[in-house]
Amino acid sequence: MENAEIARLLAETADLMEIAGEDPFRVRSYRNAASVLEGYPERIAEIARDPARRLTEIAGIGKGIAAVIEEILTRGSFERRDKLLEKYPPTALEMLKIQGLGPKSIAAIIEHYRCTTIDELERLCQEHKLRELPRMGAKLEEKILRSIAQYRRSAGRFLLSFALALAEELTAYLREQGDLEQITPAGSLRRGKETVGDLDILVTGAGAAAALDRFVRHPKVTEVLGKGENKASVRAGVEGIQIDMRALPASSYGAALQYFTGSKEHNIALRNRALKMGYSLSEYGLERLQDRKVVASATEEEIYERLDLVWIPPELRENQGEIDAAAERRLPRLVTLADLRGDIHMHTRESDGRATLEEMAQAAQALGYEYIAITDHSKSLAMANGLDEKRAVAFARRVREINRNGLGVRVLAGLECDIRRDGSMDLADDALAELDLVIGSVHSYMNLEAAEMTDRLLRALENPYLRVLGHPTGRVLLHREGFPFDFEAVAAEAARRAVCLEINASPERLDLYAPLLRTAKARGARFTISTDAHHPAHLKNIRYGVLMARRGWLGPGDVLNTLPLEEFLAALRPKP
Ligand code: DGT
Ligand code: CA
Ligand code: CA
Ligand code: ZN
Repeated sequence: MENAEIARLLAETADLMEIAGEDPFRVRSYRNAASVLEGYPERIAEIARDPARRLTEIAGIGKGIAAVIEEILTRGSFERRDKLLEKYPPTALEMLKIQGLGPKSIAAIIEHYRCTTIDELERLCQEHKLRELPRMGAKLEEKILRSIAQYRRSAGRFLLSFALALAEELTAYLREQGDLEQITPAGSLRRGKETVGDLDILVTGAGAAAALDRFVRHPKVTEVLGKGENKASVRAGVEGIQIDMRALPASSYGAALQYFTGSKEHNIALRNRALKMGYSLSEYGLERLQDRKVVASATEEEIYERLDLVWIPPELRENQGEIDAAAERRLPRLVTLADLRGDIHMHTRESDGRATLEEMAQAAQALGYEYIAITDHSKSLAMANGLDEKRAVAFARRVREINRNGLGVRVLAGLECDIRRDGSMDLADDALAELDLVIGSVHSYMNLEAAEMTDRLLRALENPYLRVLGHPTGRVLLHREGFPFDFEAVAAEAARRAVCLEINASPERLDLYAPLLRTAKARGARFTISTDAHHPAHLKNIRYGVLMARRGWLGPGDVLNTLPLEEFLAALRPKP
């Protein structure tokens, strides 16, 4: 087990202890231990294994915590945590982030209403149930509702699409100044993470120092948090996102880019590798320990090469095996935007899209696609004016006629068919049989028990016309967790039945993310990357889907819509 994981368990337990009203000093000892472990240069598991050493030799780790760590290392948890989790589910921890709600109130709400999620808490406030508890009233309910809205808006995180747009705006603004070489967003943004906490921007060139002055005067900046010779931090926009900018000499640009790209976990692992090879690695460079000579700093490539690694794409830098793979020269060739030949999930005015089929086709052609699939909603989604059998078949006929006129891009007649509560398809099989491509998606009854949801999805996979499982987890970023179900079982069954899993590129979704992608791939699953566009402009969101796929270590061979049309159709699950 890695130090970070042990630290996470300790920190989480400290939060739970606080809700349970335990001794504040004891709570603090857990928190301190967590932060000590997080930054500790050696692996705690190694120290524990070494009979000649003791965990208590680490400053900040006393006897009690040492015993807890031993227990974590042997069985992945410890008694106090288990006991607390029986009483307070892990989602309760999220409630601590709601302003105006202290640990005592949370404990009371959980005990009285068995309320365990923020969504449920919101409902309690809306239904005026909170005021029935002692010392709580209408005012508090209103306040919590506001805090929840705020929490959801920010949660300290921002959508990748928002951060990327802001970074591009800033880059263009700084470029106007002229005497800069590199302007590069680093951090989680460069790694393509689906949400980012803050922006980390690096600049080099003669005007780098002056660029800091220009940066803090940007019209969107609302607060300057700090400004020195080489670094400035600001808050920007109504959203209040933090932006850190660093001015660097070109000579250490590579080292800084490597360091500030992270992830922290990747950096720690890389630094340990460097130490073993006789180097120290920092944001200033890779330095040989024996003579303090800097041997690499200008580019990332040199640094990785000196450490006997091939350069690692930023999307993989999460300390999930990428360093070993780079050492053994077995990093996968990752899928790129240029590999994609079609976008096979999009909506038109036929249901809830905002453009016509022709407009969508034209936009797709401008992006260089060979084919697209129009996949409007089915009748269950009445609000979206979903298609019934008759309309779906008529629509397919119309698509085939239009294709004959030549739109410059081949249009497939598809459907995003609702998966009903019992796992059956919203439209009858004989209508589905008329279509080129059926995506099945869950849009309702998302709060089922995990077992029921799993059965529902497994049953949906049995439908012989289903080709793609749309936005398979239902997560909406910063708003709704994915619904609980046995993902591994569903991925394995999808693989067995040759149904693709969709990587939904809509920036609010990105619901199939790295660990799930890797699990699914290991189970033999294949994927599609699609935008779920409701407007021609949304087709460009495909880049976010590509980033997700790359973070999931996927190559072009894992993604069906990299294939030319004929091969794509042939590779789809055969029609019965
Ligand atoms: P975010 O902003 O929460 O989405 O995630 P990051 O990865 O952008 O994290 P951030 O902004 O706190 O720091 C940027 C990078 O700087 C991070 O990815 C790695 C590096 N870094 C920050 N703190 C540490 C640290 O304590 N140790 C190491 N090794 N690297 C760090
Ligand atoms: Ca960051
Ligand atoms: Ca930062
Ligand atoms: Zn959908």
